[in-house]
Amino acid sequence: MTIIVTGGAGFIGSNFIFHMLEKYQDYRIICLDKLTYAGNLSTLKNIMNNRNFRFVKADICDREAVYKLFEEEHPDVVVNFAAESHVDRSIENPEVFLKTNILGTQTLMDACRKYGVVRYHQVSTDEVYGDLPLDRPDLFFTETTPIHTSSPYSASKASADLLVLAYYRTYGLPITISRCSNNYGPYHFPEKLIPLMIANALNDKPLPVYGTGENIRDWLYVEDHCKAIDLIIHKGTVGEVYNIGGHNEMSNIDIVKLICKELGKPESLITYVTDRKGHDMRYAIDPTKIHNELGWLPETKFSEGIKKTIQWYLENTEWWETIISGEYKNYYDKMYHNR
Ligand code: NAD
Ligand code: TDX
Repeated sequence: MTIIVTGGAGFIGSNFIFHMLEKYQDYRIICLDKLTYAGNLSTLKNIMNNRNFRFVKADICDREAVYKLFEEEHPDVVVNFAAESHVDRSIENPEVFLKTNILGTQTLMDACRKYGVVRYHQVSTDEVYGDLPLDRPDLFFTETTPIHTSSPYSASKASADLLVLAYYRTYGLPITISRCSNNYGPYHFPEKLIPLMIANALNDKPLPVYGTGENIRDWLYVEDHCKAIDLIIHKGTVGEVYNIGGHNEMSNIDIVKLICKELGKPESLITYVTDRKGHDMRYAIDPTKIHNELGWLPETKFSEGIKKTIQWYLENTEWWETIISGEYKNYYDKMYHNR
């Protein structure tokens, strides 16, 4: 089995590649990644010499490069993680989100049609469903919840999902889609809530909480997401959408307070800052379908996962310190200075 994993130098894609190389020692895994600010080759350093692994630097929008790779490798499966993934950046500059997240998806699917694959899997997000009100804890996103997006990021991901479903219906492309809740774990880029708060707390810097901090996210340990995608590409039904989430809702402020406690840092570091524009209130996934059809259940409890994650950031300071001292510093100053 040969699998092209796009966006494999990013957070979830890299964790997925590690999982697959470890579990299926006869599979060939090719990582196709543009190495944007979010892609980091040092993340893949331990597998660069693995004979079942190949890294190719290319843009998923570059048709020539994508077709060339398909001609060389004849993949059986494509798993598309490549995306612009940060909501705040999409509010500042939507264009690259539309290019990569929509047109990049189209290019990959065109290659799949031209060369033939047994599966194209689109890694999507719960954000395509919009948000839920805080005073209705009985409501959850199911696969039939209408698409109702808030940010340019979520609109681009929803557009891609619709295109993927259109390629299934129109051309019979064998697709599946997964929509996962917020992930956390090793190699999470420090612009996102959990790693940003860990890095700032360790540096005794202010912890910028947007708005009131009451917004709720449904957190899943990244390995559990990777295992769910592994199940879907092997056992999932073509043409279907699967929600992935572990019923682990937490408010942002509770997460930040927990990180302070785990690191022995004072809550006085917490600073409330101007809210995100169009900020979604609550995400909550109903994972009944993937549980009933594929037997998936999350394995890592949040209380254990957050400890493991914090420990990873403590043991891998070089990985994130290199990021926060480089180009990312300009982004941080722009987004948080005088906010
Ligand atoms: P990330 O930003 O950490 O990584 C994205 C990767 O894609 C990077 O390696 C980057 O270099 C690469 N990339 C970006 N544009 C590219 C292009 N044009 N061509 C080739 N490569 C390109 O993102 P992540 O958090 O790992 O998310 C991966 C996927 O999972 C995304 O599709 C995202 O929408 C989805 N998702 C993420 C979460 C989450 O909590 N992080 C939750 C649900 C779904
Ligand atoms: O500095 C911050 N302060 C803060 O209060 C940051 C970076 C975030 N927040 C809040 C905003 C959100 O309510 O924390 C929450 C989580 O924010 P992010 O980490 O930016 O994630 P989110 O916007 O929920 O989107 C994530 O989950 C769904 C991923 O980045 C997406 O790629 C995924 O699709």
